[in-house]
This record gives sequence, C-alpha cells and structure tokens, in this order.
Amino acid sequence: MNGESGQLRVIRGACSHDCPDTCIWRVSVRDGVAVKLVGDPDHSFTRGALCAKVNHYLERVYAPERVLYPLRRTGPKGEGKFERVSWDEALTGVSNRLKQIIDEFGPTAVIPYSSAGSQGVIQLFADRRFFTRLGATRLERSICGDTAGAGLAATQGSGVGIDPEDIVHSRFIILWGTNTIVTNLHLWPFIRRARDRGAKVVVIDPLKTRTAAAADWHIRPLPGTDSALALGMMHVIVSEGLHDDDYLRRYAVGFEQLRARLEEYPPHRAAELTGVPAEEIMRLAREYATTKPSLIRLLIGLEHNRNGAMMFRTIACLPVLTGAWRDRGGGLTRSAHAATMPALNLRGLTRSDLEDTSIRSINMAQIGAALTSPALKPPIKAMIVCGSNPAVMAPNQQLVLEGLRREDLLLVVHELFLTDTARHADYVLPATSQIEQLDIVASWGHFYLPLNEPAIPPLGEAVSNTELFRRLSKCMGFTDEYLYESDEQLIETALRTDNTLLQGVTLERLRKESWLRLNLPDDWRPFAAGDFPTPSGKAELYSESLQDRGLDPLPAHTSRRADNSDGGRRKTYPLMLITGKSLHFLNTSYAHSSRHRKAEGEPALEIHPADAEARQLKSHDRVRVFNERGEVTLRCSVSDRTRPGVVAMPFGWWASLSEDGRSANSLTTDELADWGGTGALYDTYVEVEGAN
Ligand SMILES: Nc1nc2c(c(=O)[nH]1)N[C@H]1C(S)=C(S)[C@@H](COP(=O)(O)OP(=O)(O)OC[C@H]3O[C@@H](n4cnc5c(=O)[nH]c(N)nc54)[C@H](O)[C@@H]3O)O[C@H]1N2
Ligand SMILES: Nc1nc2c(c(=O)[nH]1)N[C@H]1C(S)=C(S)[C@@H](COP(=O)(O)OP(=O)(O)OC[C@H]3O[C@@H](n4cnc5c(=O)[nH]c(N)nc54)[C@H](O)[C@@H]3O)O[C@H]1N2
Ligand SMILES: [Mo]
Repeated sequence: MNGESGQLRVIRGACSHDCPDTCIWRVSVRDGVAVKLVGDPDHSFTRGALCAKVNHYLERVYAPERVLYPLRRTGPKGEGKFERVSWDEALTGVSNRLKQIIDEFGPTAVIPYSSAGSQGVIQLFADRRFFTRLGATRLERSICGDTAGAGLAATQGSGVGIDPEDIVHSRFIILWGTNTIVTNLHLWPFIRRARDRGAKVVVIDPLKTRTAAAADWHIRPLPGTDSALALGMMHVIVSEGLHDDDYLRRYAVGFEQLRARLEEYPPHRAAELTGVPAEEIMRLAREYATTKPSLIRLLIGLEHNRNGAMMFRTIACLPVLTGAWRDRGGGLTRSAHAATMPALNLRGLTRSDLEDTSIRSINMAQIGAALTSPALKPPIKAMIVCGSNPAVMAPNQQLVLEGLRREDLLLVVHELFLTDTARHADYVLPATSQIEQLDIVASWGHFYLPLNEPAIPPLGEAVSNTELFRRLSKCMGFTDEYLYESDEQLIETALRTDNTLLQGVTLERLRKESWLRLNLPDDWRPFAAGDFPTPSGKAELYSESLQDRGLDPLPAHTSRRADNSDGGRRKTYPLMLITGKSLHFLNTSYAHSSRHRKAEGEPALEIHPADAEARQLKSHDRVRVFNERGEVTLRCSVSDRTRPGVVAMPFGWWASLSEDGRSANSLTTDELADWGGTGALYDTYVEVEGAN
C-alpha cells in the first residue's frame, strides 16, 4: 500500500457516515500517512466540497484520543477506566463470558446493537452472519427511515422516489420536515439551480431552521399535524378541480373514498389542527397543484412522531392527486436506498436465509427497557455494540444508562472513540476509520456507487467491522465457512444480482473507475405511468392492506398531540420538544471533539417569546427542562426560531460531557411510531422553568 518513500499517492474513496450525501473523496498519502483528504471535484454530486465535519476528517483519523488497542475495564461501569490488553486476551475474555452466558441462559441472552456508524455496505451488515449463527436475540434496527419508508409504501408500494438530482427540473419544491442545508448540504446547489430557473422553494417545519430561513416561503405547522395540512391541501385541490382526473382514473384506487374523507378537512379545520392560517393552506394547495413540475422532498424529521407513518402515507397522496409524477422533476423523493438496497444481494450478504425468525426481536429504540426489565426471560446478559452509540442516541437515556451500568451485563463495544457507550464497556475493541478499510457505499441521497479503497493501513491494532466478526467467530469455535469470507468476497456477493440497476457493476470495474452511476435512464420517472408496486398495482389512496391490519385505510390526521386524549400529559408538560440534527455533529459523532463543539456553540433550549414570558425567562437564563423521564439543564435562547408551544434543543451532545450527565435523549420517549418501527422521539412533551 505504501508507495516509494516520499512519493505522494492519491487513493479514491467515499465517506461512510450516516448521511444522505455519501461524498466521494480523494486521499493523498505519503509514506503510509494520509496528508490530505478532499472532495472529488469530478463527482457531479459532491463537486469537490465536503461538509463542516468531514473537512476535518483526518483530525478524526489521527485524533490522539482514538482507541487503537483493545481495552479491558478496570473501574466501575461508566467511569471510563481501562487497561490495554492484547487482542488474544480480549477475545478469550469475551468468548469465555459469552460461552458461560449461553450455557446458563441460552443464546438469546445475547443481543447485537449496531447501527449505521459506517454505512458502507459490507461494514454496515458485518455483524449479521455472526449473530444469526449464534442464535442471538434479533435487533430491530429501525431508528431511522423504516417508518418513513413504510408510510410511503402504504400509498405507493415502496419508498421509491425520483433521482434527487432531477430537482433541477422542478419549479415548485416543498422541503417537508427536512433541514437540507444542515443534513443534506450537497442537494442545496441543485435546489439553487432550480431556483435560478424560476423554482419556488417552500419549507414546512415548525422551526425556522437555516433551510427555512433560506427558502422563499416558510410554513410552520404544529409538530405532528402534517397529515391535517396535506388533507387540507387535498380538500382545496379537489374542491377547486385542480386534481388530475386522468392520472387518478388510470393509476390510482380509492379516489371516491378519499374525496369523502376530504369533506372532514376544509381549510378552516386544517387551520385549527395545524396552526397554519386557512388562507395560507389554500394558497399552498393552489400553487402546488398548478405549478409544474412540483416536487416534495422528505427525509426523516416527520417520522419521529407517533403518527409518523400516517404523515408519510398522507403526503404521498398529493403527487398522485395532482399527477405530479408525470413530469421530470415532479413527484416525491426521499431515500435512494428504497431503490438501491433491494437491488443489492443483501440476502446473500447477510445470509438472512439462515435467520431463525422465531427468535424474539427487540426494537433498538427500546434498549433501555430491554436492559432493565425484570420481566424479560431470558434477560439480556451480553450486548455487542458496533457502529452505534446507544448511550446518547437512544431515547429514554436515563433508562439506557441504568441498563449499561449493570455489573452483570457483558458489554463489548467496537469503536474509534471512548463514547458514552464505550465508557460502560467491559471490553472496548478498536475500530478502523473509513480510510483504513475496504467497502462500497450505497448512498441514500444519490444514485452513484463508490468503491472505498483503504488509503492507509489500520492504525494501531484497529480492525474493521468485518474483521472483528471473523475474529469473534474464530474464538467462539465456529467452523462455518461463510463466517470467514474476505472483504472482497463479501463485496462480490453483494453485487451478485440480476437487478438492472446494478447491471455491469463489478468490483473489478469499480477498481478501475472508482465510482459508477447506477443504471437508471437519464430521464427516469418511476411512476409517470403508474407501475406502483402495491397489491392493486395502483397508487392506493384507499388501502385494503392497512384496513386488514386494523388501521385506517384512508389518510387521516391521527395525532393525539392537539388534545388531552393521551393521558393528560399535555397538561403537565405542555411544550412539545424537537431534538433535531446539528450542523457540526453527525448524530453523536464528533460531539466530543473540541473543534466541533466550539463551532456548534453552547447548546441552548430554543423557546418562543410568548412561552418564555409566561415563565419569566429571558435569553441566556439557565433553565431546567423536565418531564416524567428526566431533566436537562442548559441555557435558553428566546426567539421566534420556534413557534409558541414548541421548544427545541440539539441532539448529539454526549451525556458525559453535559451538565449533570444528561443530554437531549434524557427527555425523549421510547414509544414507537404507528407502524414501521421507528422511535417517536420528537413526540415528547416537557415543561421548562428557570434554574439557579
Ligand atoms: N449535519 C448533520 N447532517 C446529518 C445528520 C447529522 O446529525 N448532522 N444526521 C443524518 C441522519 S442519520 C439523518 S436521519 C438525516 C436527517 O435529516 P432531516 O430529516 O433533515 O433532519 P431532522 O433534524 O431529523 O429533522 C428535520 C426537520 O424536521 C422538523 N420536524 C420535526 N417534527 C416535525 C413535524 O411534525 N412536522 C414537520 N413539518 N417538521 C418536523 C424538525 O424541526 C427539523 O428541522 O440527516 C443526516 N445528516
Ligand atoms: N433525540 C434524538 N435522537 C436521535 C435522533 C434525533 O434526531 N434526535 N436521530 C436518530 C437517528 S435518525 C439516527 S440515524 C440515530 C444515529 O445514532 P447512531 O447510529 O448510534 O449514530 P452515532 O451516534 O453517530 O454513532 C455511531 C458510532 O459509530 C462509530 N463508528 C463510525 N464508523 C465506525 C466503523 O466503521 N466501525 C465501528 N465499529 N464504529 C464506527 C462512531 O464513532 C460513533 O460513535 O440517532 C437517533 N437518535
Ligand atoms: Mo438517521
């Protein structure tokens, strides 16, 4: 890998962070040391620019605090005291404990906990074969995207939308519950190009985010009321005859039933439910239906609600009603994964054919309850974490920490840094960064597939996720060949598919060309002529499958927030709390780095002047934010960045580095959304008072 001494070599790769943009990069290496990492200027999506985080990626790689050797705990759980041990000692220690636990409680006393720390295809799924072989409790990894996808699928059969780059053809763009400039930065130049050609950009978000501030029009519904907003729009569209009769007749079912349902949502009722004036709803409906092409861009924000799936399902009816799918740049777009993931041979990669689906599964948003519940039989006695930081990212944080502090729990964490989760581990095992490992990265924000070649050898004794599970398999004495496939073999397996999207895409070709555009026609309109992969083959405005599952077959406003029907919580804790993503962090990653913390500034509770006044609070006051799950103390910032009844604080700050050892997720609920399995994190109520 090292070239001749002193020679500069450029190695191509791609970011593996859990972000839609999947930037393609070039790493300059001299004598085995990466000296520069820049965005690939030849890539039409990345265009040579990275982001506020990855601009400093080499600082992350070479950070003095990186975990480079296996560590064994020496102090109480959570204290973060460790001694260096050899890989042999660590693996023997882990496998001996695992074997004892399995002997006593059976393999389901073991649970994996992994998420998209690396979303490279082989690293992301690296743990699946091992835990299937073990027969461990299955983890429902649905914290991000599953409810959004399931909601869209109820209407259109899948989460597929148009190529995000086609947004340049759009003339009316709704960024609905997504903060593009912060979370999906590389899409913004495409939106700007559309705007230069006359497009109007609308943001629908309770908060005045950076994106909302940069838009032409900001609409601010109460959180969780977006179904009512969409139904109000549909009422106007249908009553004014702005719908596409021909498209509906050919490609949709249930228009008559929907029309009847819309009677319940005249603009004045939608206004009452959403807090958006009726005139604004009417204007939005008319402009949306009459400006073509019109596009709705969704991402994640909306799904973290108890009615998250229903909101996606309802919004997906809009482009069907107006026939927006007919136009290039029209329709809806959310996650490219909806098309690319089914194209990959994930069954072969994960060996899901070997999975015993009768084994219990636990939702990752409810890991706190799982680790602390006395009723769970067998209890969870071992958890192996890889590519996730549940101590900070999972809701109901105090319960999660209580679980992680259990002395009888074997906790193994494979990490680059001593995160809050790793601090509780019995063994911390060192993980490679993206420039030290091989992978292909399937993006959820565009349709290019990059190969990431390792640019430098692993630092210290770090190993990739795939290598970790090969080592664990060996020390458990497993002899099955499929547990020992090399990274190259795993990539080849993932690409072994007949799917047209991946036709001609091979590891060999990727090695030559570095990244490939997937085989989509230049002008790709997935639902221009129907072809919805629903049971009826049409867009389902009325869904029999939802009805069969005991759910409302029609779009509806199902939020319980606006009234007191959910146990009166609203009375005790009257403010809704949103805890969204931060510009300088990537979820909880980078939140320990002083550069990024400084850039992010001290975290603050955003509160509207009316709510602040009622509590005699002013900007910079220290406040206590609390509910039945916990409390967080921080400064407040009084402004109209939020709306009355809604407060916001950033997610991502580590509890161990926060006042009182608590951060945003100490307050969030671990209830799940209506369907799809995602945590309803943003469906959280709090009260705020001055703190001394
Ligand atoms: N810089 C940065 N980029 C990231 C990430 C990061 O941590 N930092 N994380 C990555 C990940 S994993 C993801 S999933 C994506 C998420 O990307 P986004 O979905 O864009 O981000 P969120 O912050 O979760 O939510 C977006 C917006 O939804 C709004 N929102 C919340 N509830 C409602 C509601 O009921 N109605 C409406 N209309 N709006 C609502 C919030 O106010 C917020 O501004 O970002 C990715 N990109
Ligand atoms: N309150 C609140 N909570 C949220 C959200 C929110 O908006 N608000 N968002 C939710 C969403 S959408 C998501 S996706 C989750 C994200 O939650 P997580 O998926 O847990 O993401 P991170 O918190 O960044 O943790 C990823 C960890 O993986 C490590 N890592 C990175 N690369 C590798 C690797 O190659 N190998 C290994 N072994 N480790 C690696 C990183 O150092 C990091 O500590 O959080 C969810 N939680
Ligand atoms: Mo996410």
